[in-house]
Amino acid sequence: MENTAMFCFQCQETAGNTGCTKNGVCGKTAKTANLQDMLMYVTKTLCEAAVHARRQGIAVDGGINRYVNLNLFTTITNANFDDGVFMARIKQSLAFKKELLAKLGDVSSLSVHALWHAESEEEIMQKARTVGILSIENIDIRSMKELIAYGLKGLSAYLKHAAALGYEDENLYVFMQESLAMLLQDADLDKLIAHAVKTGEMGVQAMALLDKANTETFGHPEITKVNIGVRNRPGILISGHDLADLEELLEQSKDSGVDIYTHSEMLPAHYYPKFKKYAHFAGNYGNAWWKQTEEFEKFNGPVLLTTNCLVPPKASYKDRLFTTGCAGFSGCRHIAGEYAKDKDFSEIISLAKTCAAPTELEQGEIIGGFAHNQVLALADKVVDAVKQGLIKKFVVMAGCDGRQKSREYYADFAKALPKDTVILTAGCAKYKYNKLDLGDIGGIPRVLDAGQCNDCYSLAVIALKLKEVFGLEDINDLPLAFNVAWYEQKAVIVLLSLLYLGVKNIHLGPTLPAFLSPNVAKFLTEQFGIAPITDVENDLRILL
Ligand code: FSO
Ligand code: SF4
Repeated sequence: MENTAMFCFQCQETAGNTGCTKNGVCGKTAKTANLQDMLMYVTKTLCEAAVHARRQGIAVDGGINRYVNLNLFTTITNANFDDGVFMARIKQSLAFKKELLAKLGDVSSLSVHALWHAESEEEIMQKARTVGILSIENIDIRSMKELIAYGLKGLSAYLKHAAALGYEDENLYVFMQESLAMLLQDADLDKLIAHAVKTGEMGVQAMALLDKANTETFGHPEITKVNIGVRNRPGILISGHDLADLEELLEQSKDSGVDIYTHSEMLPAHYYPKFKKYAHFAGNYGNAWWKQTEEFEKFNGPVLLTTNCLVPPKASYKDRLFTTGCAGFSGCRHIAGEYAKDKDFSEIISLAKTCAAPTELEQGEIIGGFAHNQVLALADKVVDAVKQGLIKKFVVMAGCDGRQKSREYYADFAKALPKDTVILTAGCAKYKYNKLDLGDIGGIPRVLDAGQCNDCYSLAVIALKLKEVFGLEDINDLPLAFNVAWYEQKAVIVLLSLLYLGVKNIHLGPTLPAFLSPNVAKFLTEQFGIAPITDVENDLRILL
């Protein structure tokens, strides 16, 4: 293994588009990165024990399923920077494994990894330096194994949100654990490629489960205008993706005299009917995650991060930044509880009452709520517009936003699209063009926002429906192009899901993932037509 302080290349901002080796561009220290590697390793070994237990007819507790799942989610880019959290989760995972191993009669078929154990933090830290990504020497195998691992991390996020609303599918947890156990073993490229596509299939199932959980709990998203200005009372800003946490916060704060605002990926909450009944649910404040250092400062009141993307906070607001769930930052207060109902937000609400109202950033409204149910309700109108030639093409521009200058490409691309094209979006990528006033086509807005990144599922449902309406054999025959922006590992599960659904010729940017080795990138290009973005003019020509 190369002798670097750390090695991480799981996100789009990785140093030099090769790997972070001294500390993370995201703000993660080398120690945190090594602890995250160690948590991934220990989780894989726990999964091997769990897989063996099931084979021997020994039940694996639902608590272990959720613990493994949250281990993965905690290692997602920008979720958690707290070394204490990682060490505690490593120790608890080892304890779970020890319990399972004690129940297994014969452990002779288990790997040395599954049988590895340590009690002291020194031993754990020592081992951590040997189990990182670079410990896999063959770069193609490393590439495919990490592609699958990142897909599983994305999957874990969606399963966590579904579980928070009481929706779980044991099969998906079992798949995750079998996959993680498999990643510890030697495997050839063909097997890993097949497994990556299978992971995409499970991604579709997880997104469908979360869609069911969200829509059965909060109603179907509907066309909604969201205020982006501010009111004159103090507020609480909630960010991340966890709608169960939002609901609980709205309930606990409803008569408190403070308003609740969403930030970044929480914006789509406004599209759900159930949240509309809260008079103090004021609007959306600010933009995508990476603007938070500036925007949290100006918000003046407490901020609650329910998931990623968290940027290491500035001292000016660190004492009013709270985390919950997978999110964490050493020195920031963490609201405990596995389910939203167990969480007590009173400390945040009391603090809000002592704060000034938010500083206004902008005024006006943005429109969204175009998830599958709403778009299918407009299907006749959409189909007519296509048949009359008013809409020539749909362009999926879903995914993530980020701080790199090169991402201006997406705003420029949106502006340069001809007036007879419609952008379908989901995820925080939308902040590059959702305030540009791109107009409408016969009343259909030119930017249709389905919701959070997991709501890419809605875009797939819409595409499959259009395929049926137009009587097409192949989804790739639709007037539909994909120009997707990625940043972290949820985008990886979305990408694998699209590949599983047979979508070809996805343009991916602002850079291709560093974790794709040249051979794996070549394979994806040949097999699925995946291509990097170039410049606006050239890509418009290719995609349209
Ligand atoms: Fe964005 Fe962050 Fe939603 Fe991600 S806020 S980057 S793909 O967490 O999950 O779109
Ligand atoms: Fe670097 Fe991204 Fe890993 Fe952070 S998550 S250390 S920025 S590759």
